[in-house]
Amino acid sequence: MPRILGKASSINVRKVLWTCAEPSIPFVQEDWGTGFQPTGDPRFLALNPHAMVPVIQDGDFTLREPIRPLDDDLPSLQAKSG
Ligand SMILES: N[C@@H](CCC(=O)N[C@@H](CS)C(=O)NCC(=O)O)C(=O)O
Repeated sequence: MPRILGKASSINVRKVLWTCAEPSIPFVQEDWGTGFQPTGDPRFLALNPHAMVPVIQDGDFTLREPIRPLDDDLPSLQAKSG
């Protein structure tokens, strides 16, 4: 199941949450970012060296700071959740 890493108070994270929730793509959300788990944590930096949320991670698929390319990658996320 896809993991969405980022605090729901972030507008950029909310865009990803909405994009997955609207077509009923199942996901788990983890609070990362200022005020929550720090994005300077080595586990987070391994996924996004820019230390920014959101990050989408699913198996060996990682999409960092996805706001711009999200539309292009949504079909593959939907297929994996199929
Ligand atoms: N261009 C990025 C924008 C990402 C961004 O600006 N994220 C902010 C939150 S809205 C962030 O990570 N701030 C640092 C933090 O919250 O620790 C994208 O495409 O997602």
